[in-house]
Amino acid sequence: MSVVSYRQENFVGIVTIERPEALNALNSEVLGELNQIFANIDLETTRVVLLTGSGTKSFVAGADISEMMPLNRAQGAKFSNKGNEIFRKIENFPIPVIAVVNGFALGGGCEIAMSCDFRVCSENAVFGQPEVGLGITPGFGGTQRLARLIGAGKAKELIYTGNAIKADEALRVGLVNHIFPQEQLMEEAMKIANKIAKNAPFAVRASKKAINEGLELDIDRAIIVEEKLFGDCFTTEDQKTGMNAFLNKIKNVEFKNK
Ligand code: CO8
Repeated sequence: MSVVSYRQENFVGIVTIERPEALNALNSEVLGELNQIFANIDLETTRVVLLTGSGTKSFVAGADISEMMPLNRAQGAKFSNKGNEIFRKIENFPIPVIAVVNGFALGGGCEIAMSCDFRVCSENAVFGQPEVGLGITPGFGGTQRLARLIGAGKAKELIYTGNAIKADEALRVGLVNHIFPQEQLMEEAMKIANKIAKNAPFAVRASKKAINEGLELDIDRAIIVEEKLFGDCFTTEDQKTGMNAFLNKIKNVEFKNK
């Protein structure tokens, strides 16, 4: 039985974590299948990925506590490494990955959502890093990405207290970009994905690379990363198509990913 599914609608790939009996908690099997699925996404035909959980209650309720319970130090670090490897792959995936958070995003659930480019959520979504209440730290990048996303002070309070926050607070602190009613969540996420997919794929990918790489650098070096990627766009057919369409007032231009 597979625990992660993949389907494609036009240019949009939809990855769904499917362990409803454990509120889609991340065990080794889920991490392995996620790795496999992302490795197999066809970047010629796919322009955006949506990552979500099955059902209407939980996105991902964390790493699997029953799997972690008996681990020793080396096994704990290994499990953390397995998650970090796939989360980094998602973060640096060449095309945008949007987390569609349809309920609980706790612990590893909040962490996998934060490894995506941005997050949209349902009204019943709940975010938090409750790990210290279980005797562990966040181990899939939570201490790093939460602080970078919402600031060190707010991240420290959430991690030290283990407090969970609801969708409206997540929006206020910038952890999510939009809140939608649960029944419209996927449709609204798909609208955003389709809007991205209409744009020149090379330019979208280069923008992601520039933002991700630039954030790790000082502004002088970061600007050089942008200059290089900006220049690269001029090697594409889509740059000529896009500018020609503007100059000749052509509407609904279709980019070829060339
Ligand atoms: N792991 C395993 N099983 C889980 C998890 C989980 N994280 N979350 C829920 N489940 C299971 C429950 O055990 C239960 O199973 P069963 O029916 O067999 O008893 C089923 O899912 C339904 O859950 P509940 O009955 O608890 O549902 P409620 O609606 O009462 O509560 C909650 C929902 C509030 C989400 C509750 O399930 C909960 O608190 N879950 C745990 C949340 C949590 O603490 N997450 C963080 C886990 S630690 C983590 O993610 C660390 C990441 C870094 C790892 C680094 C590797 C070393």
